[in-house]
Amino acid sequence: MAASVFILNGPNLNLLGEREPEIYGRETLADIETSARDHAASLGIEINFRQSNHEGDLIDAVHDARGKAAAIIVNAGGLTHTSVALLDALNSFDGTVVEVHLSNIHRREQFRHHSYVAAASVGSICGFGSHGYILALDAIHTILERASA
Ligand code: CA2
Repeated sequence: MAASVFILNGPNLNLLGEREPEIYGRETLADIETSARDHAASLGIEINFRQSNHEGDLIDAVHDARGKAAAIIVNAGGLTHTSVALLDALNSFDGTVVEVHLSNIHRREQFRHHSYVAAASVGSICGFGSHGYILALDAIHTILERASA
């Protein structure tokens, strides 16, 4: 059976491609989903790709992943830097969590340097634009392969 990976996207990421292309690139979230879906299929991974502007919806999505998904890739947007509740939810998930950001949050404002999500993640990928989602899928694929060897 194909491994299932949830890819969760937080507030305002639905606006990708519309503004601030110098920071976030020109691709839309739908473009990112298509690339992630294609790459996941090549790795034998099934993805559940979601975006919400609401903290509670993201927490519900993490709960939904419990018992269903082997891993979660999460770009929590601005909630990355504020949400203890999302961290608590991610800590309730038994599988692998990988944090992704399009931009390099460490080269930006000080308030973006701290990530609550990082505390629940095996690793964080930032600064590679949409390719970060592909890198996260590759990392998860390697982790799952090693775990089943
Ligand atoms: O770099 C990332 O992926 C971020 O998670 C994006 C968040 C930001 O708050 C994080 O610090 C880093 C913001 C997403 C907002 O995306 C927009 C895209 C186009 C226009 C306006 C906002």
